[in-house]
Amino acid sequence: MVLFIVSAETSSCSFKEGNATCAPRLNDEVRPYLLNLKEKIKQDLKGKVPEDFVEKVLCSEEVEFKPELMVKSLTWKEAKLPYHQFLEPERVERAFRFLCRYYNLLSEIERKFDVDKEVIVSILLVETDLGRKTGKHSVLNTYLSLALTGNETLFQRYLPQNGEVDLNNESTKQRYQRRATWAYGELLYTLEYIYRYNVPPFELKGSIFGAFGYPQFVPQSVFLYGYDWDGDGKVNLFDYPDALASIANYLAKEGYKRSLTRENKFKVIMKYNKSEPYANTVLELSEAIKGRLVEQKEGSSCGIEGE
Ligand SMILES: [Ca+2]
Repeated sequence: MVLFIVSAETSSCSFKEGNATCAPRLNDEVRPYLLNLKEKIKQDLKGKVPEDFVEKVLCSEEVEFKPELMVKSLTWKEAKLPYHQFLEPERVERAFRFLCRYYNLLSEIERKFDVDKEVIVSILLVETDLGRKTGKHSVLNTYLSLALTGNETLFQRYLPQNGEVDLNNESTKQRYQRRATWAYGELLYTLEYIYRYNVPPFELKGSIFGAFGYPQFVPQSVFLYGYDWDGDGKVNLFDYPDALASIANYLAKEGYKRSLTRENKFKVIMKYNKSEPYANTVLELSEAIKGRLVEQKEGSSCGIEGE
């Protein structure tokens, strides 16, 4: 990745509080909320991320505010996603071929973490189609937008009038507050991640709700479960060795073992993604891959020429 250099030669960012050139793409109504949030972030990241880095990033002209994200996150229906598509023969075959291509790496990871390689590959397939679809939304702008809309006064201005989100409803309101608190925490982890690993702040792209890399981790998960398999000093979730080991490490830390019953494996996978159809799909897919492997007579080459 390209180094992000904190330079004094900045045209878009002013260090002077309240100056309209901070985050020039924001409208004047939103900017004061950003300026307040920015100061809170500097305090909360003290000792982890330098203030001038936070200032530079959050005043960038690439800062965007997407108020619709909070509404979407409160009305999202995970269970309605078409999970059955992942069990189609074409996908099973591709997952199997992927397993064959990375058979040695996956076998080592399986031994180290005691996590079935077929489950690791299944998660990779369901999450990002084996690393092909990792999302195109700026992770930073996603969490920044969600954190900004955590201010109820600002959020009220962007609430749709169709009653889709009713903050007078106590349970909706609690969900909204939990979501805002969570997003603020993830925003801090995002800033810490891009600072620690010299990632160009706005080039880190992910899903609509900020999960990124081949395994679709939220930033906090990178710190909790990320694994530097290739030993280059960095957890790179856009690289198979680290990505596959990080999935295995996640499951292992949540209690996965190859000897668990199917029911208990299911429970651990639910901790990766809290959705029953998701966990079911991952297990069914892993069983299909395993069946395919047995058919092929298990071996390091999986019997496929050139792979
Ligand atoms: Ca690495």
